[in-house]
Amino acid sequence: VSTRSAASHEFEDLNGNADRLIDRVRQGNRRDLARALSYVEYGGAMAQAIGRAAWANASGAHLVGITGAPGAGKSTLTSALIKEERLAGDVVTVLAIDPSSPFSGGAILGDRIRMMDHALDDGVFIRSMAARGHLGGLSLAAPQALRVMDASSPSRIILETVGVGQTEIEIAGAADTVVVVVNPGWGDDVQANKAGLLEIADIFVINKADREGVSRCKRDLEQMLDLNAELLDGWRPPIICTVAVNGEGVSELDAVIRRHEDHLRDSGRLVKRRSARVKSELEKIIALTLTQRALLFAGGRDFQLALDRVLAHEIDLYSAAELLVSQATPD
Ligand SMILES: Nc1nc2c(ncn2[C@@H]2O[C@H](COP(=O)(O)OP(=O)(O)OP(=O)(O)O)[C@@H](O)[C@H]2O)c(=O)[nH]1
Ligand SMILES: [Mg+2]
Repeated sequence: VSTRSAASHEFEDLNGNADRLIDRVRQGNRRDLARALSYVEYGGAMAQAIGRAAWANASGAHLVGITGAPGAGKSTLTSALIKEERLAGDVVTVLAIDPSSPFSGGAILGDRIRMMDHALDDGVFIRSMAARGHLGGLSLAAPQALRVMDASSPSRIILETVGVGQTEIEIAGAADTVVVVVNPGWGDDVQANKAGLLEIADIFVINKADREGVSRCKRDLEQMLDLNAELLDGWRPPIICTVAVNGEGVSELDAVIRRHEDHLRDSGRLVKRRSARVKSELEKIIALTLTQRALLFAGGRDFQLALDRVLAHEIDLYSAAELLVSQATPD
């Protein structure tokens, strides 16, 4: 009995601490926002407690995902967008997902430098995240981090991910407004198509429009949209040309993002999109929870026993899984 009450006391303490932390985040304390995000990145019980407190204090800020090939200019564009939004008096929060590749060190450093313009601005919060320790990886850590940011009531949250790899594309694709960044030049449009970026785009940006091949790139994108017209759900993704390094076209992009936001709200699609996002995350969490439980049941002994039986061809994999899950979740 005494261990149980000690454990529940510890649990209450954790929740109390998380509540207090999120309360300070809500009041706009940036250091506490940074701390809360570190907990989330690290994972574990405190991350969960913080996620719970953040969800209870959701502000529903508009989430803009910016994705595209490495080096397409996503960070430069984000920085230029922030400038635009700050002029409008908006408070902006940015989550940049660091690719897990060990070769990305230079890119991460580059991001930090490119967004340095806003380092001293109180209305801008920028965080990059790797989520190495988080159980369930990036696909569960990113939404948890976004919830914490959301609790700070920004006018907008920008999420930058590199458009390579299933997980990164999925994360960006779940945003309210998805901006896909391509560059002029032969074959870029085909790349966007191949990588599955076409299906998730609400807005296309042809960045580096100071280079050759812009009209060709635009024509190819239009053609792809024509071919996939049946996928469009009352919104044909506009194509915006930008030169992120000097801000050209960025106010137009900002206006189109706002137009898409209005479109989502007016058509009821915002609620649908967000529900789908929560549903898919909940399914992932259930899968992870069940997996953990089945693997760890009886200290992992049952899993080893079942595995041995599978390897001896006594039972098949599905039966073993069914057995382990039902043992671990008694009704
Ligand atoms: N010429 C030209 N260069 C640009 C433009 N926008 C960005 N760049 C340059 O392109 C390079 C990559 O820009 P980033 O903003 O780091 O691109 P990114 O997509 O964030 O890159 P990763 O995060 O590494 O995938 C930098 O050297 C930028 O200065 C543009 O409009 N025109
Ligand atoms: Mg970047």
